[in-house]
Amino acid sequence: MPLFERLKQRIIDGEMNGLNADLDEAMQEKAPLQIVNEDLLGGMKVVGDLFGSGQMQLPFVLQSAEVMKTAVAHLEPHMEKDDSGGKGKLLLATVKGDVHDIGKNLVDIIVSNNGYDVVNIGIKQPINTIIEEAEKHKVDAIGMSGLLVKSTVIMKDNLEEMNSRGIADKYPVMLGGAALTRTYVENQLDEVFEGDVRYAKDAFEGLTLMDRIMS
Ligand code: B1M
Repeated sequence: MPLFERLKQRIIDGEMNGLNADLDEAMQEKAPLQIVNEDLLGGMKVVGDLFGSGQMQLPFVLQSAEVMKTAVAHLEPHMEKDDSGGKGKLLLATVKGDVHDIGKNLVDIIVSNNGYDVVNIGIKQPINTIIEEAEKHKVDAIGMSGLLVKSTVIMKDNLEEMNSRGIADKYPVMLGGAALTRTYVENQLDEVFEGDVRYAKDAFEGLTLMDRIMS
């Protein structure tokens, strides 16, 4: 099987053996981020479709996710970076009840490789902790990720909680994750939130939004 097809298939099959060697060979031909976007994410999409249609069981999805994470960790040191920091600070969290973190961690990599400081507080984070950590680290913006449909409701609740605590104006909010749509964020959530809430469809749009927030 050709190299790039094999990489995608590794994600689908959850096959770790020989992964790093394939990635090293792939980096001779493509930039690391290109490999993530063009090959590895394609594999994750197939996994999502197979799982969604009942053709793949959860433990296998978990294996695929582990291969994805290992691959990204191997590629990350080879990515172009401006790690000077100091352009601004972003807090990142996956919202309460949600364990999905591959997308959030990609946002962390892209944003922190482009001159920002990122405080990544992990998964299943309630709004209390998100706000406490934002205050503690004096961040410039809050980013929330969530992939479950119920996470979109949690995000709305979180924005309402920020309104009621009077801190909506203090922290621009960036939202992302597969269950969200631009229309939901820009129409419905924007109506609810008394501050600035924006949607990022991927990690690169997350970086663009951070640039806008800090300009
Ligand atoms: Co789950 N899962 N999962 N899962 N999982 C989905 C989300 C699902 C759509 C699969 C499906 O049915 N087709 C479905 C949700 C359905 C729904 O809510 N209606 C689902 C389900 C049902 C579940 C469980 C409930 C299953 C169960 O237990 N029966 C369970 C949930 C547990 C929980 O959260 N409480 C569960 C568990 C898991 C695993 C643990 C096995 C694993 C996660 C491992 C991990 O993340 N560490 C997993 C996986 C891997 C997936 C799929 C297959 C892939 C997700 C992924 O990593 N994609 C997923 C299918 C899908 O999404 N279509 C699925 C790659 C990643 C790069 O994309 O995170 O969307 P994504 O990030 C993108 C953008 O969205 C954006 O940037 C990234 C690209 O650059 N982005 C942001 C994301 N966050 C951002 C934040 C930003 C900006 C951009 O700013 C702050």
